Amino acid sequence: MFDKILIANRGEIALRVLRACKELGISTVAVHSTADADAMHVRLADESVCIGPPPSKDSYLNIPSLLAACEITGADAVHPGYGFLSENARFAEILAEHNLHFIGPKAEHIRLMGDKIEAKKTAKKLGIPVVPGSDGAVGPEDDAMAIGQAIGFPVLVKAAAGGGGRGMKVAHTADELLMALSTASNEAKSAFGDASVYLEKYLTKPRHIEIQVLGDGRGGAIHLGERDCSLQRRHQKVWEEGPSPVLSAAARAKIGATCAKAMQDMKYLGVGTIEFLYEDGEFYFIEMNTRIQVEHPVTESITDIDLVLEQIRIAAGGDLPVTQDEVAIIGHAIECRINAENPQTFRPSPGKITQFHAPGGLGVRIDSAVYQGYVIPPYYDSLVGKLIVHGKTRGECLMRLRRALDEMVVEGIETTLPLFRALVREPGIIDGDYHIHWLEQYLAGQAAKTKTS
Ligand code: MV4
Repeated sequence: MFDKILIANRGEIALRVLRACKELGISTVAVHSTADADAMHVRLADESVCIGPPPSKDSYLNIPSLLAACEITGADAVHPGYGFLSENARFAEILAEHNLHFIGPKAEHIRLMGDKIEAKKTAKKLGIPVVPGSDGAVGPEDDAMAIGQAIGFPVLVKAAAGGGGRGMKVAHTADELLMALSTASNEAKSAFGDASVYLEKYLTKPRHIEIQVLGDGRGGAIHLGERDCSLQRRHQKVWEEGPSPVLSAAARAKIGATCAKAMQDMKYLGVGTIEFLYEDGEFYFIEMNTRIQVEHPVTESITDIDLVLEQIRIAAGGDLPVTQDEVAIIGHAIECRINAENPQTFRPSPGKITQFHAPGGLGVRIDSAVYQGYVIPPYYDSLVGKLIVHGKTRGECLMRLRRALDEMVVEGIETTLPLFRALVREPGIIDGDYHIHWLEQYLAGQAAKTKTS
């Protein structure tokens, strides 16, 4: 096992990793920018190192500074959390070149899944169902129109280097295709330095359902069920839940087994998420994430498996914690991402938290690194904390969530708490009857209401 882990992140995920390290008896090193000197993860770590000024590129993304911090403290492994360097294959390689362990997948798998065209080819080869589309990149020499006609309109143009919704263009009809191709390709070139684009059948009202996987890097792999992350705004997840309100145990077992088998075949190491669009009872692979995700507590709640702790154990050469037969989905969990933002305009609202009270009680979990008197700096993402509620059934979970939201207090800044208090009372949410465009349509409807009233 590792002796000392450097946590190359901030906020609630730095604290989350720190907690797992403490339970494993591993020493911890926090790193922080000058803006985060008063952060909770710095206070709770055994040691801390300031790695640079506030901008992420000079601190949390500064590889030489992080290597120096490892050297100074004698850390033998690095946990990247999510975001920042978590899916940077080069960073994983550089750590290895310095005899440091990267707590994450093999660099080759991070790189493979970072290229959305290669990821899709790999998924298809491994037997994972994919969205019908072009076989790889569509270049100037290809007859894009013929490919578009074969797929059938509407068609979506996606950037190979994209992901998370960046660099996508819909062509509703054939006459829009050439324009969509050139716009998407130009945008991809300037945003990612890679103009490669590919085509997919555009699914109009799918759900976003993702499968959590765990591999030992030696051909052992399991799945831990799904999370339904359909409630998003501008590609930022807002509400995640598991199990999905629309998936049967048989459908879960089928797609789960396909994903687990694929991870066995590629000898995947660590935690991963296979993202699908789900429409009319069919799954379509879109991307794979090779990191621990923000919404991992949903899966932890319904499987009783500590994903971050297992991630560390596995990176140190450990075995999978359970066999597939031992994985049980227990009850239902919902996570709300509470942001420091205006609940209507979503304008960031950094500043001092003057009052803070976390809800508690059975089945209520808060993952947050803020405290009363803490000043949310303006430089990073606006996540104040995650409220995760677990219940025996989805109905019990919703009742408990309503109660916990009413109990929670965050004053001094604007937060999205009022949005969640409204959502948890919406018929579409209560019935689980939503898709990837539901939230933006709901927000547009609310904005129209306040204008006319
Ligand atoms: C799609 C799609 C419809 N059809 N692909 C957006 C982010 C990226 N991960 C993939 N995305 C989409 N891919 C096809 N073939 C619709 C989206 C999409 C979306 C997906 C998941 C969650 C929210 C979304 C919001 C808008 C569009």
